[in-house]
Amino acid sequence: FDHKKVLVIFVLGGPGAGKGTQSANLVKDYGFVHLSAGDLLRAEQSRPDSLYGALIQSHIREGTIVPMHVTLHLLEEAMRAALDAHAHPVGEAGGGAGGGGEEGKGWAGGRGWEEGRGRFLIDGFPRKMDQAVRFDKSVCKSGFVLFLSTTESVLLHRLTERSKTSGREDDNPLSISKRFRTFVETSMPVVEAYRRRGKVVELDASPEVGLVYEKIRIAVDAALA
Ligand code: UP5
Ligand code: MG
Repeated sequence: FDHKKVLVIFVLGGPGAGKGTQSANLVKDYGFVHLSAGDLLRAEQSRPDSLYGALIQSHIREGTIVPMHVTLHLLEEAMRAALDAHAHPVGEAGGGAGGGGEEGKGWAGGRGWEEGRGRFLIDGFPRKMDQAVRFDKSVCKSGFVLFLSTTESVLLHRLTERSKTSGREDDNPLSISKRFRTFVETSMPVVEAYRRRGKVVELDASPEVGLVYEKIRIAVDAALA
């Protein structure tokens, strides 16, 4: 994708930091197209004829990173579907942003498209250095990174609460501790690499949702200006 036509903002942060919650807020106010790498992987996992169902399931349960070609393919496909829907709006059909659920909706009507540029929020990706390098090289040069930071005890509390209703296979104590380890060992180096390039906007994700979002809005307005 031509980065003059496509702006990509990554939303990163530990498991339970609020990536999905705050991305949904941003979609409402800015009309970005939101793609959650985790949601795309879970959708692919439950597709009956998927070649990767078992592979994805085992990585998600173990809190490890699914091989990059699988995730990159899903993201590229979803981005292409969103751009196609914009280029060829067909009635109200839309929603073609692929697996991610509701968020792709409305794209064809012009949302997510600012001054001739498609604007994507990609949440939970890249979480390993090889993915970051490959995405920048062969998919699209990323714009900036919103990094939601908080403590492990805050994350644990949120995930434990969510586990009562989420039905997510990785919301259990063993998977949660594995996800934390992968985040620290494998995903933080990605954040640090972007930080060295001056691409990271870091926000404290510990306060309540509305307060965190106020700060995010200020940061996004500044970054887009
Ligand atoms: N909540 C949110 N914000 C709050 C706040 N400020 N105050 C109080 N509560 C708050 O939020 C989590 C919970 O906290 C919710 O109940 C929310 O209401 C509450 P959410 O917005 O869901 O946080 P999020 O950061 O999105 O948490 P999630 O669990 O989705 O993060 P993960 O990074 O663990 O999960 P993801 O879906 O991105 O990835 C899952 C797995 O997929 C990975 O472990 C990995 O195995 C695999 N994966 C890859 O292999 N490659 C990829 O590129 C991506 C994923
Ligand atoms: Mg999420």
